[in-house]
Amino acid sequence: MFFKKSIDKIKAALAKTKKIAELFQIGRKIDEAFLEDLEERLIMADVGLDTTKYLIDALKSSYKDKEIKEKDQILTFLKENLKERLTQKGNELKLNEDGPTVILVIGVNGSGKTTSIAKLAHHFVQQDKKVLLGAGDTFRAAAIDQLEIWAERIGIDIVKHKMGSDPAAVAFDAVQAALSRESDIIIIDTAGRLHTQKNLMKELQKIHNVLKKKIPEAPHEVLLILDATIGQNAITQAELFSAATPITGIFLSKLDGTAKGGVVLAIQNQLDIPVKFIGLGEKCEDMEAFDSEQFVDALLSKD
Ligand SMILES: Nc1nc2c(ncn2[C@@H]2O[C@H](COP(=O)(O)OP(=O)(O)O)[C@@H](O)[C@H]2O)c(=O)[nH]1
Ligand SMILES: [Mg+2]
Repeated sequence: MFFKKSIDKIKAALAKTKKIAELFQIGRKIDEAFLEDLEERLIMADVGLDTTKYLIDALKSSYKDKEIKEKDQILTFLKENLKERLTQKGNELKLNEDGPTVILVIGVNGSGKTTSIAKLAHHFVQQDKKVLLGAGDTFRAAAIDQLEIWAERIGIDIVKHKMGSDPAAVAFDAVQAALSRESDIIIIDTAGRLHTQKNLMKELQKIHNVLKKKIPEAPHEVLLILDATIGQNAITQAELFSAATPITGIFLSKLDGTAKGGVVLAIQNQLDIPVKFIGLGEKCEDMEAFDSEQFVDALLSKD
């Protein structure tokens, strides 16, 4: 459920897309030019070329067959279609019922990994879950410190090693600690080095392997953190990470800092990975579980 403050932030994130709804207000009739205009606005909103093409083609053929006569029908079609697409894969987090749930967090430096981990941790603590963090970004000392500060603030345990140590060893110790302390959720940070795809793949594979030694189904979730402000580049990033490891969900950070939030749709469509959470600020409370109904209503709202 979104709070009012979040709805306003999401609407701000969708400011550019407001122009979509404008089209439906100004008393224009439906014709080829209207559909072309709609197409342009969907692309401008970062909905993505493929999705836009699909929607416009479907609308054009309904228009030619005279199935669509009213603009409200178009709006309803867009809403239903986009909502369906956004919920196809399920936006819920997969939790392990018989022991700790392991969440592996990946993404490039600066995408918001550490902050998003803090947000997730805070969210679970609010639900009375026992959370443990693994400081798997061992590449930079600051990354370990930053995670530790969050853990202290939220009041949860953290497992860390020295800078430069093996991230897989951190992951192993974190799971071990979580099992003996009976934690509900383990969230593991990673370094976001993309300099060579081979290294990234090897590092992530090694983390997967050690996790599985302790909990065969782990990681239960692999969340890719994507910075919403980079627009369509987020797609390229997601493709690179997808090639290195299976991803179960996207955490779209910094949605408060962009007016082109339509990228949510492009991500879901082009990558077929569900958006599960959105980040709306720098504080650990600034997160919402992604609600596709609310998102699409905000995207196409007339006010
Ligand atoms: N406005 C805003 N800033 C964010 C959000 N998430 C992260 N940040 C900021 O982005 C910067 C990088 O975040 P960090 O968590 O350190 O990224 P990491 O390098 O991937 O771990 C920091 O200044 C964060 O405060 C968000 O949802 N909204
Ligand atoms: Mg970090």
